[in-house]
Amino acid sequence: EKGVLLVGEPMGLFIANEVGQLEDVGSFTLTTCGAEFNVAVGMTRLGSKVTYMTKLGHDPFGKKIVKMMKNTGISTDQIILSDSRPTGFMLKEKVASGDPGIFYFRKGSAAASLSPLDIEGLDFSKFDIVHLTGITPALSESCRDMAETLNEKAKENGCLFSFDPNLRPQLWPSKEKMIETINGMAAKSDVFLPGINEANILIGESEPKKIAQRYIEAGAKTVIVKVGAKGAYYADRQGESGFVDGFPVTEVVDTVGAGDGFAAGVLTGLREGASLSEAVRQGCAIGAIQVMSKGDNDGLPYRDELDAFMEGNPHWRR
Ligand code: KDG
Repeated sequence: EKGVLLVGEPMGLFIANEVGQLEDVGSFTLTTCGAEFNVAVGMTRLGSKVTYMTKLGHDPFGKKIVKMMKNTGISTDQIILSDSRPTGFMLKEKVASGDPGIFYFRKGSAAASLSPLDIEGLDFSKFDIVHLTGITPALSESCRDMAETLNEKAKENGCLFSFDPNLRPQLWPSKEKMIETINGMAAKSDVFLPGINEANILIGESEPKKIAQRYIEAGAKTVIVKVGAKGAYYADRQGESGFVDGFPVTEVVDTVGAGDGFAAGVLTGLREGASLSEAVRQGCAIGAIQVMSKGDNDGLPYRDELDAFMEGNPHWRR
């Protein structure tokens, strides 16, 4: 059985327990985060065999991440421990509504030193899906090179390459570099997963159909455009397309991580042979579940929970 490969930067995450400016908050809950890491957790909970590759520091955050991976069932075989660099972490606000503010402590982190050399020895024949987000190539020049090599190796070995732009302008040297790099990788992806606001920044387009068309013309095979709570539009090179409605949400607690939940749902569906529309529907369901939870990955559903949620069962949570 083949598995899924993810490469990225997992971090420690301090979530504010009170609404307010981060400097005024007196109490935080420590958990873990990281875009590809969230996808790894989501896919493992749904039954996929997942390998997560990264570099971590010898510190409590790194140890916590490894423990979380082991408890979840994510393979830690490809974790490299750095002697000199720390694990990154971030702070996240609690908000009454809207997107929470965040603050990063990740410059010079162990993961930011990832380079093409680190993935050279990986046996890509063991994977059927490789997923990456635009956060990883933003971390450093060597991470940018690594991301491009990862894309090439995935394609050479017949893996499905999935790419989520996950725009974080604050991590990029310039807006131009961000747009150029992300559009370049999008054109070389099998599944590209932009949000509607991201596409507006990347190509100045905010109509889902046109966004998908533009990226397919550029070379992407399948494009799935996330339209927030409304749902998602999908289109592929063969001409299949459609819109999937979002799932009703009882209370939006925290929007961060919704896109990662979405990716986990879509990719799990595709691995299991679901149709594109079924896979997107599963993505929409997990996106909805994610916004009802304050953590970036703690609330990701297990299979029975997801099935019950998608059937409309109000007691879907275990
Ligand atoms: O997609 C969610 C991520 O943004 C979050 O978990 C933290 O990786 C993260 C980042 O860099 O913002």
